[in-house]
Amino acid sequence: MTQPLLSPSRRLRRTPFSPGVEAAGVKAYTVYNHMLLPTVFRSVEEDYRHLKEAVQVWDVACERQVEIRGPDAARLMQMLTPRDLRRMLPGQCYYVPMVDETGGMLNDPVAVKLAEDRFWVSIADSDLLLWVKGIVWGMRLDVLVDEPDVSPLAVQGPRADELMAAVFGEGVRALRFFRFGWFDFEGRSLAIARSGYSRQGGFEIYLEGGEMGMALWHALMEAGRPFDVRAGCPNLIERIEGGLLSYGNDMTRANTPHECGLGRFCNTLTAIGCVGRDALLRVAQEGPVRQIRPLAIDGPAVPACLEAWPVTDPGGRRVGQVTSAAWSPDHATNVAIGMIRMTHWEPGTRLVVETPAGRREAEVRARFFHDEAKG
Ligand code: THG
Repeated sequence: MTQPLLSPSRRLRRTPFSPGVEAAGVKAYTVYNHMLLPTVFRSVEEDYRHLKEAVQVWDVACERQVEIRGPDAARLMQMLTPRDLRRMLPGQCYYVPMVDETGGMLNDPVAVKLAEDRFWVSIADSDLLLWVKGIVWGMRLDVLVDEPDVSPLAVQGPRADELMAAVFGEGVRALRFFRFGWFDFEGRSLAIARSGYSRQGGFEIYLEGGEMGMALWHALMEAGRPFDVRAGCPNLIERIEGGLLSYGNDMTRANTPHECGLGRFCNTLTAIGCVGRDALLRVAQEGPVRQIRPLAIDGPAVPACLEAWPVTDPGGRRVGQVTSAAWSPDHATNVAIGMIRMTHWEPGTRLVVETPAGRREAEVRARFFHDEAKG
């Protein structure tokens, strides 16, 4: 089946790495933050297998940065998230839910603390810049907020350390999870973090300015030959197995962080000044009545989940929805992410999912699929 093409235009932004992505034979894109994001190179299953065995270079320039700098930067950051940032140091990254005044999720970015008065907020797919600018103007804060020309490039997979050491030196191996450091590349200093949207381990390189984009791409591809490097992208199957949430798919403004299972990233009692604090104090106390759960859907491979699939109990009563699903070759079942009512969210609960391929039985799992072995 041929897919309809996306009409390119100035609104649908290319990235500094787009020529490399195209030369590597990208088969499909999605649009993320008004920018191209590759979704398939060979096939989703081939890309998955390779991601778990080797190393891939991902054009994730669509993870745009909202830069916040100035005397009120720290105060503004704490207004934006219920996660307590008081102990965050320059050189650290934090996964931070961001909510509106009702406690509804606006984005789930990675915050990068460059200096006491300077942050990058590496956003998921929503126009967070507009919300931040509105707060700054309304509160008369002394900060500058903009979208700098910064393009993340991710290196993900079990052989990521070897590849990164070959290009940036042995020092990158010492980076701890969600820390970043500055590393030299052709006379420039690049922020490199141990982070990324997979469970296979790896790094994210924050490229400032686009000019060096293809030089960086080629350097990684060249040095990666012994490690079977390929162009890749966030992989649907792997991220569902890993329970990595996708804003706009698995959660929206209709959900609180607690419903998303992100309560562990909220310190609502101590996050003084955070927008939505009162609303979140209530939900934190009462607990959510529905929550994200891993599901296994019986039967053969389900089709792509393009809209929420209703989930019912065996008697046909609605108890939730599935928002992401894919066949997992490694687990020999369909893995899925659902939002399930508390009456039916216990592990082992049998449910029914209305997929476009018909009704399928499903089971609530205790944990996501990547760490099943850990007991
Ligand atoms: N990296 C960067 N920016 C991003 C993403 C990224 N922006 C868009 C999108 N991804 C934001 N969403 C996520 C979702 C999950 C994680 C990171 C960004 C993630 N979560 C781990 C977890 O949930 O276990 C680790 C969180 C932690 O322990 O602190 O990594 O991938 N730059």
